[in-house]
Amino acid sequence: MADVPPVEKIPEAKKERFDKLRSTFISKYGTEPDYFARAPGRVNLIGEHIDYCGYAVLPMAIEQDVIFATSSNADGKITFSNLNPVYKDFECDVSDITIPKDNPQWYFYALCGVKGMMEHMKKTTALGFNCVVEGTVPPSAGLSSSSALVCCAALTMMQANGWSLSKQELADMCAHCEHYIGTEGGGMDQAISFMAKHGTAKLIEFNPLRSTDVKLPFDTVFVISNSCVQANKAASSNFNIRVVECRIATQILAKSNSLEWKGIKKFAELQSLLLTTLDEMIDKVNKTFHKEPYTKTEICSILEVTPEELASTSLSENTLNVESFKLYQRASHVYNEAKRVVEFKQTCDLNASGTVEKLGELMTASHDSCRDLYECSHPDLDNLVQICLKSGALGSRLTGAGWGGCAVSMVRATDVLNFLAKVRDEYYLKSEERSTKILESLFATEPGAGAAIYKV
Ligand code: ADP
Ligand code: NG1
Ligand code: MG
Repeated sequence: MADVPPVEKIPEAKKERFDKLRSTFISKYGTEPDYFARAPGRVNLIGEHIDYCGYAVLPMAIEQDVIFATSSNADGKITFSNLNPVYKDFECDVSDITIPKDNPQWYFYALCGVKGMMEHMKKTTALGFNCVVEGTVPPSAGLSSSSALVCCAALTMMQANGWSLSKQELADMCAHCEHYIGTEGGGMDQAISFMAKHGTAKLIEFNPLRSTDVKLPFDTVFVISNSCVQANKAASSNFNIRVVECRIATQILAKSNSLEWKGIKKFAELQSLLLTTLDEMIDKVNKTFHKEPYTKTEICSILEVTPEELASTSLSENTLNVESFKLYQRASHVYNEAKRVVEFKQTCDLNASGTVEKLGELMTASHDSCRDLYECSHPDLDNLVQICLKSGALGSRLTGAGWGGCAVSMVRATDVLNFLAKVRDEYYLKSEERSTKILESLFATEPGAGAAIYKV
């Protein structure tokens, strides 16, 4: 039988939250909800900005999530309402969904999931749904609130129509349809949201999508700390510029190795075509690229294309006007980060002496690379990571896309209370604004469960 998202009873411990959603639903729509759908956010332990290059990543689901209280309707209307009044109501027809790429309103993320599901099922019409949404994943903080919303909407649409997709199909479909919002992400967030299992982190591999349990050292705790700098990924071109720099670097490496480069888009694809190791790829990067940024003119001359051809082989809508590309730095980050993921997984599996120190080193090296080579950190986040390391973390790094958002730190279980107190004093209490947000910004986390349907 296909591995579909489970249908469960509402856990006793969560009853109060579901009851509140249920009564908001009743006062809004005048009827009981038929069911609830839930999709979690995630924290990525290692493997940043490499999923869209085809390389494996190592996240775990978190407790924070998005929940939809829902009832289906036969008139094909989708009606979104949000418990948080910052997010305005929205209504549209299921057979008429338009998602602009330059206007990331909250309901467009949800519509990505609905549209993706309609396309996957090859439907032009279907049952609609009314829903009330509640999200507890801190938004724009690298914990994947966006994908929790997309995945929850897709799951809701599936349930409303009685369709049945496996977790893997749902994850692949949601990774594809979140692109409608404008960012060309990989599939990590959607994969872990559906495939997560309580108590274990996951190695997520792509093409084909698969997940393997990773047993984390029992005597450590992962702590999330939010820098309180928000980074809305779809509202800037930072993310897609990195995707495009990786694509162009892949194509230049492919051409210099005498391959038909135009169809090759990802570093991992190139590595398997060349039948080489990650170390050999790193060697090729060192020999092929200079460290100065490349101009578009230089890239066109290396690839022997016009700027118009480059736009269609390599660029995306919001990167057409970019003139400067850091190819050495981005390629070097990706191949070394892919190696760190392999080493992290092997170190966990081996569980020999020195495991926690080695894992910590890998995490901190990942942060340094994100900051210096991938340039996707933020001064406040760098400061926070340094404070975490000084406060006793074995390793600390930014998590998610970056440019703000959260750090994740690995801490010995026996040191956690001390660690939390020090980070609170050194980062949160040093600013009036941050000191009001400590509770939701600094917390220990453990591997949570994946998306599910809850019966009323
Ligand atoms: P991340 O995925 O790192 O949290 P993104 O920039 O990818 O950050 O997505 C953040 C966007 O997701 C927000 O700007 C908002 O539109 C949407 N979002 C997040 N949480 C909620 C929520 N609880 N309700 C509605 N929309 C949300
Ligand atoms: P966040 O921070 O959740 O927006 C993004 C991408 C991931 C991955 C990470 C960086 C989406 C939906 N998510 O995450 O695929 O590339 O950045 O490792 O685009
Ligand atoms: Mg996101």
